This record gives sequence, structure tokens and C-alpha cells, in this order.
Amino acid sequence: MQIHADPITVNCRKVLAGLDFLGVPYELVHVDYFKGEQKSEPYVSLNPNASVPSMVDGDLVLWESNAILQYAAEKAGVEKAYPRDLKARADINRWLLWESSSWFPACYVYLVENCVKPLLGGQPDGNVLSAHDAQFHKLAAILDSRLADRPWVTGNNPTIADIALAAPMHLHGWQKLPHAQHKHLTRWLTENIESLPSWQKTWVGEGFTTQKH
Ligand SMILES: N[C@@H](CCC(=O)N[C@@H](CS)C(=O)NCC(=O)O)C(=O)O
Repeated sequence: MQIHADPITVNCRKVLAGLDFLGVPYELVHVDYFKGEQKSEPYVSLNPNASVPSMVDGDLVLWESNAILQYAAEKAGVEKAYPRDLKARADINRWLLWESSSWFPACYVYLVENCVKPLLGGQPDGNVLSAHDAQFHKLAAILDSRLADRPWVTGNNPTIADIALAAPMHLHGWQKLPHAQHKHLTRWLTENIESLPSWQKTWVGEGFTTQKH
């Protein structure tokens, strides 16, 4: 299985951490995000969205990070990480869809304003951030309440849903994500997710570095 990705981005880290978590081996084909390699050939022939990541497994080309996680988990048959039980799986699929449609955009605004813009010489736009604050807190409260009585999003074990939901928060300090008031969510992120070996192996730090000094 090949993963075409830049490990510094949210959805690429999600897939790389997820595959490590699942124990699925892969070959990384580096697509340099800040050089814009995702926007030109040969990459756009794989993924016409011009976004990373993408997977190639034999004759299957797959984009959408959560679809890649579902495929890999199913292919490897990792029952605990993506149970076959109808209701357990529906619950995980629900969180994967929610992450992609709602949670990722809500967190991404902070990444763009507080990380990407300053790195490229710009300034965070306070108006953009304050306009998104209510949406962030609405969604964070939903996840927080889900985590109030369980260590992981769908119960006592981590699944691909946890990896997917954590990815948009992966640079939370530098992102200045206002998550602290959501206590269960914060506990899950800083104590549970950040202790996972697969999360630690795919570490990304301030400045979008993958090197710890
Ligand atoms: N829903 C897609 C989103 C992919 C996505 O937006 N990737 C970002 C990096 S995290 C990207 O490549 N954006 C294109 C760009 O900024 O040029 C997925 O989950 O794979």
C-alpha cells in the first residue's frame, strides 16, 4: 500500500497515525504540501481534488482520509479498531463523517489563522477567529459530552474514530484552539490520544516540523 502524503498536514497525519495504530505497513510517497506538489502533476492524476492524502493499493486509488482508514482497518481485519458489529460500526462511521464534514472545518480555521498565515509572513485575522468561536464551542461541547463517561469516543478502546477526531486538533497549542473549558475532551486529547505510540511516532510540532530537537 502506498500513501501519497505530507506528514505535516492534518489529514495526512491522521492516515499515517491510523495505519501505524492498525499495524498496516505502507510506503510513504512524499508530496510536499508547502511546495504545492498536491496541486500539479503527477499528483492530481491520482487525486483531482488536489489535496492530500491519497492511497494506492494495487488497482485501487483512494482519496478521503477517513475512507482510507476504513479500507485499511477492514482489509487488515483489526476488529477492536473498527468492529464489525452493526451498531458499533455505525457509531464509528457517524463520528468519521462528523469529523470530515463539521469538526475538521471548525478546527482548521485556527490552524490557518494562527499557524499557516504567520508562517507565510501574514497576521491572524481576529475577526475570522471570533466569527468561528461559537461553532467551535458548539461542536467541542458535543464531543466533550460524548467523552464524559468513557475514555475513548466509542467506549473503552481507541478506534479509528479517535484518531480521526484528534487529527484536526493535532497542533492544539500552536493552533491556539480554545478547548480547555471542554474538560473531558481535553483529558482525552492530552492524556489518552497523546499517549498512543502511533500518535507519538507521527509527531508534528510548531513550525510544522517533524524533528524533535
Ligand atoms: N476530506 C479530505 C480533505 C483533504 C484535505 O483538505 N487536505 C488538505 C491538507 S490537511 C489539503 O491537501 N489541502 C489542499 C491545499 O491546501 O492546497 C480528506 O479527509 O482527505
